[in-house]
Amino acid sequence: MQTIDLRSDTVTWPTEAMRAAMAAAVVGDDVYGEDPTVNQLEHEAAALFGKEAGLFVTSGTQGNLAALLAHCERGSEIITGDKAHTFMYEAGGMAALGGIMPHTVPVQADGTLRLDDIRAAIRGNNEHFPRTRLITLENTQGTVGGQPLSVAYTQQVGDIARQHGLKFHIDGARIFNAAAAAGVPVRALAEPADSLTFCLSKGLCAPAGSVLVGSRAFIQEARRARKMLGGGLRQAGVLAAAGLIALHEMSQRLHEDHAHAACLAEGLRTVPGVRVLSQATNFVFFWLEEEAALSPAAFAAALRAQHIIVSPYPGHERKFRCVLHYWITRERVEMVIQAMRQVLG
Ligand code: TLP
Repeated sequence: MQTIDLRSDTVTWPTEAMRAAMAAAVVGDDVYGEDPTVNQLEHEAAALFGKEAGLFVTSGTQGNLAALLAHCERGSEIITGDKAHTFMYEAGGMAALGGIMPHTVPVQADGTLRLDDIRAAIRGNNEHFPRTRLITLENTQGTVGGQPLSVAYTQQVGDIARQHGLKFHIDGARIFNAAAAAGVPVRALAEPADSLTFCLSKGLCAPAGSVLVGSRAFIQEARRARKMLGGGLRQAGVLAAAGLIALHEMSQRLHEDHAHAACLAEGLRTVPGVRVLSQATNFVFFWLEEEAALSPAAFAAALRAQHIIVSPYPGHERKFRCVLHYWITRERVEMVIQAMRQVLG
């Protein structure tokens, strides 16, 4: 990769090993359930997460929506963070396609939802109210800085869900980052949840795809939802082959990205006009001060001239998010710090 693209870990390219595996993949028609590589990926993902079954989906958005459609009927309500990806960045799919109402509670700076807020959002049994069906968490929580949620916290939310007969879904787009940060296996973070979506195409470098895991009966329902959403792919083994490498190999190295994020944050603290807001897992958020030598647009343009891509966070002119990933080595982190010092110096 020539450029140093810090906008997201979604920009990652597939590795050489992935490209070779994709070329050699054994395939079949997955809508018939006959793609052996997709079947292997689904099977391995389910086992890794301690669930009965898995479903290969085109994206994190599709996985979350298929899960919500499988868990909830029209007119029901889900409890979700007010800064959750499902609520903010999935084009209102749950409402548009599922007739599902989001009941939001504030996401705290550490990525959690307060347990009391969750409890207070659960509707009583009253014919005037929508029916609460599900609680959803995001791990890591992106909008507040890639914050990892702990096993203990996830268990507490799971307990609330069980006590109230609710389903519990985790948007685990970056669950392997959360697991690496906590030093626990992903199954420990998934255990209290009925379902979880994780992405192969972010820090794990696969070109496309996510996996939804849960019980066999739930996945059967989600498979129907996936079909309805146009996500029934045919020889998808070419993508699943890259997904298997993501699962086996790329999931094991994310602590490197976290170390690079810490290194970037440390370097940015020495750059004039830059205020580091947070660093957690593979995310660094910083603020470009009013007194900085360049405007946000000029800053981004000056870096782009040096083949470094950063962009302000949507809706925040001076707030930038840098996401570290496989293609940003330690050496490249140093290049970024130097370039920022130079353009703002
Ligand atoms: N997030 C993208 C953008 O959409 C914001 C990014 O660059 O971070 N859950 C979470 C927590 C996510 O961050 C994302 C993607 C998704 C779900 C959706 O995944 P995709 O893009 O595969 O639909």
